Amino acid sequence: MATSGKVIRCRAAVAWAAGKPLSVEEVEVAPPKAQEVRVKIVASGICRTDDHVLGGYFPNIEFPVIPGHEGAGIVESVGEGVTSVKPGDKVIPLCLPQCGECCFCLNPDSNYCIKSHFSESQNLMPDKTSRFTCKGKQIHHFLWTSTFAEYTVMPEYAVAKIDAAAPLDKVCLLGCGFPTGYGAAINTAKVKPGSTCAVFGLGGVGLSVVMGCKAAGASRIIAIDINKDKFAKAKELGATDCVNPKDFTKPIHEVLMEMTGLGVDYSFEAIGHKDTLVRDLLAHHRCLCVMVGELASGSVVSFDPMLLLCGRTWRGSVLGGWKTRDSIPKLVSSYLEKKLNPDLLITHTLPIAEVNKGFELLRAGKSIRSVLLF
Ligand code: COD
Ligand code: ZN
Ligand code: ZN
Repeated sequence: MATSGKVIRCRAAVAWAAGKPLSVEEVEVAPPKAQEVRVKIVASGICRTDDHVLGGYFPNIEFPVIPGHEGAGIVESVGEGVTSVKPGDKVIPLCLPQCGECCFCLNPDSNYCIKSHFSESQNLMPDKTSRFTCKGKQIHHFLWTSTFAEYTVMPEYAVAKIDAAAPLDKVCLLGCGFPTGYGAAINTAKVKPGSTCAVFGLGGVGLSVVMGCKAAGASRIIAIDINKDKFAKAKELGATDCVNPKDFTKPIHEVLMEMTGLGVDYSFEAIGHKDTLVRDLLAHHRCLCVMVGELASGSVVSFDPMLLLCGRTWRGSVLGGWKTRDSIPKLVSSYLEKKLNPDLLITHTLPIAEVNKGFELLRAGKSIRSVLLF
């Protein structure tokens, strides 16, 4: 490629400081170093986690930074030693990498990777330098994905090659929201046919949990949100009941108990609030509770441990339990075979210039997923 080995000037949405809107700027993107890949991003969804970055939720994320972690694109060039992808390949950047070598990657029962942002900062590349500059300043990476940039650089182990037929403006959702929710039901909870499920939070992630529960054969799926405008989509995707906690004076776990008699079999927290996390656990007599939402750093949750003694299980699920490099390409193939339909989550498509409008729609509860196009 003509650009290989050269600095590329392109557009990117830069967050200069917490609490400020994004600014679409011309940035410089350095060529990939050894074991790195430079990708032309074609489309990127907006996830709530990106909004949490803008809000300064994560003290370890340094500004200025280019957010975005739900993208899809085409490899522009590769650094020395890269063997798994080549220029022209369609790829999905992985916000949870799969290095293939750490103790977690080698454990068939775990999809966590020691290179994830939970244990290694992804605000700079692994060599602790950045590939982005703007107006003479170094700009930070986010989760090594930074998909709000037209070109981004990632470690090879954070890139999954996908089918050349995949429509990038749709399969970008397979970078975060859809697999996170769908996998929480299918992989982490292993929802059984005929069971009853409760899903707290009906954003892109929670609605994907609903789809996972339905695909697993749940006979009752209770969808819970304080925004009733989310209910029509939840029903379309498989929810059998929709509950707005604001419609009740009693706690939501009592409402669920009355609705179900013995409580639900599985519950999922896809809001990211510690109060709903506890309520979620309290809600049910006989259930497996799955924590999907990431709480603000430093959050502390307290609950009566007797709840666990009686047989409840409380599990966490990151990126839906998928070993990402192995599984995301397979999910793309299932999408092409029409076995999955994350398209139903896309409510808006916007040019990158309107990135702030995408966040306003999310904050106003008017969108599920906005997809940004370069
Ligand atoms: N009770 C019920 N519903 C509520 C409440 C409440 N108290 N508060 C908010 N909600 C609803 C909102 O109305 C909204 O519909 C929904 O909860 C949340 O949806 P979104 O659209 O804001 O967010 P999502 O679906 O994009 O993502 C939310 C997560 C919390 C799941 C996400 O931010 C996250 O933490 N992801 C998992 C962690 C992870 O792997 N992170 C890395 C990449 S995301
Ligand atoms: Zn996300
Ligand atoms: Zn690993």
